[in-house]
Amino acid sequence: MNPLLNAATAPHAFLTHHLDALTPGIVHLGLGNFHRAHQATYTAAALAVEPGPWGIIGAASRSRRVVDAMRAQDLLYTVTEISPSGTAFHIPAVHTEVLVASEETERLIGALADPRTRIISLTVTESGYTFDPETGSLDVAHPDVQSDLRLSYAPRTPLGQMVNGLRQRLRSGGAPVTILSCDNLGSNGARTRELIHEFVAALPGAEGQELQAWLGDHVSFPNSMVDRIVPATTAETRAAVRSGLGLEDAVPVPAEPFGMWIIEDDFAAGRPAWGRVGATFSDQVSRYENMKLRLLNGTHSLIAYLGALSEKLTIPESVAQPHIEGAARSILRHEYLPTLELPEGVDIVDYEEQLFSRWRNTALGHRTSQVGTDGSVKLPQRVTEPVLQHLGQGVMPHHLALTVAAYVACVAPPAGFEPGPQARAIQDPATDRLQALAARHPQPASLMRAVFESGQVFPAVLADQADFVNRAGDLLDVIIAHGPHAAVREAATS
Ligand code: CS2
Repeated sequence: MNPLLNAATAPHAFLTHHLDALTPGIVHLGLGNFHRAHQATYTAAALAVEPGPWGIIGAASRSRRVVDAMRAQDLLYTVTEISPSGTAFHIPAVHTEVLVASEETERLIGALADPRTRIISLTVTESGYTFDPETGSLDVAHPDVQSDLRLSYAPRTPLGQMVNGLRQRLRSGGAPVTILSCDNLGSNGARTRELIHEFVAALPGAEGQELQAWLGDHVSFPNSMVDRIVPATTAETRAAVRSGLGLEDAVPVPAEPFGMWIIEDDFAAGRPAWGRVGATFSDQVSRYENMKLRLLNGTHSLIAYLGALSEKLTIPESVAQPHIEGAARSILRHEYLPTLELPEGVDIVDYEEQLFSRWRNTALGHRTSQVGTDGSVKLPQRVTEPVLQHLGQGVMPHHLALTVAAYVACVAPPAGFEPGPQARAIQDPATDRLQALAARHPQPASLMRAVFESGQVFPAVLADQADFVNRAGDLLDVIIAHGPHAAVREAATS
C-alpha cells in the first residue's frame, strides 16, 4: 500500500473516496503548485460531499518532475497548510492521470476531445496565454503560436493544445465543454474565449469557420477569481510532511489556510459541487477579480519589488519594514481602492486587514522573488487600468509609478546599479530584452521611456502617458541614487 494512502488515517489528513472509483471529467492544463493546492483541493472536497465523474487528468506543460513523482506516489501528494498557529495536512486524491503535454501530446489531445471530458481548466500563468503585451491580442509573431497555427502534430502552446483538442472533439461528435481559466488575468474567461477565437480565425482553410461556429454554441468560458497564496515547495515543506505524517512526499505543496474561488455559473456540461465546499457562484465575478488583482496582486508586486531591492528574502520580512507596509497601505487605499466597484457584501476594512495578516504569515516563507517573477506579464494586469483612471482624473498615482520603477530596478538595472541577490533571483520572460535596453540607456529617465516604448511590457495606451512614464523614471532615478527607502519617502510626500 502506498504510504500516502495510509496517511488517510493520520489525524489531519483526509482521503475522502476511492481513487479506483473515480472517473475523469476534467482535463487541467498546468500541474503546478497552485492548481494542486486550489482547484484540486476544492474538487476533492466537492467529491466528498457529492460524488460524480469529476476526476482530474493533470497535464504539466514540459517538466517531468511533478508527473514522475506523482506517478510514483499513486497520483497522490500532500497539501501542507502552514500558518504561525500550526500545520495541517490534506491529501486531495482527485487526479486519475497525469502527463507531460509536450511529450504525450496525442494522449492530451485525445483527453481534450473525449466527450467524457466536460471541463478543461487552466493554470498556465499569464505568459501561457501568448498574447501580445502591446495589443492584448494573440501574439501571432510568437514562434510557438506560428508553429501551432500550422496545426502541427505537437502543439506547444495551451491555446494550440486546446484548439487541437476542440477540432478533434468536433469531428467526433462535438460534445459541449467548458473552458475554465483559473489564472490571474482580468476577465480571464472572456479573454480566453477571445484568444481561442482569434486563434481559430487565423487557421488556414475552411476548417476555422466551422470550428468558430461550433465554439459559439458549445463551449462556455466562465470568468473566475482564484485566490490562495501558494509558495514553491522547499526542503522544509518535505520535512514538515516527514515529521507531521511520517511520509516521504517528493512533491508536497505548501499553502496558506485561506482559499477563495468565485466563479461565473456558466458551465456547458455540468460541474462538481464546488459551491458546497466554499466556492461561490456569482454574477459579480469581474468585481471580485478586479478587487483581488489590484488590492492583493497589485500591492503584492510593490511589496515584492521593494522587498527584493532591500534584500528581503520573503514577503513577511518585506512587509514587516514600516516604510514598505506604509507604501503598501497607501497604494492599496489611495491608488487601487478608488478604482474599484466592490462586490456587494465585502467589508473593505476586514479585507485589508486579512490581506496584511496573510502577507505576514512568516511560517509560509513566500519569497519576494517568486511574487516578483514574470512581472512583464503580471504588471500590465495589475496597474494599467488604475493608472489610466487616475490620470484621467488629473491625479498622478505615485505608488503605481513606484511599482513600475522598482520592477525595472530589479530586472533591468542600469549599469553600475546592483539590485542585490533577491532581485537577481527574479525571473522574467522579458529579462534579456529589457536588459538590452538598460545597456543602451544608462540614464533612468531614458531607460524608462525605452521600456514603455518597446511594447515588451505595457500596452501602447500606457506608453502614451508621458507624465506617468516620466514619474516612473524619476522614481527609478531615486532608487538608483539613494535606494528603495528614499523612493518610498519620495512617493509618499509627492
Ligand atoms: C502573487 C500571486 O506571484 C504573484 O504574483 O501575487 O501568486 C498571489 O499569491 C496569488 O494570486 C494569491 O491568490
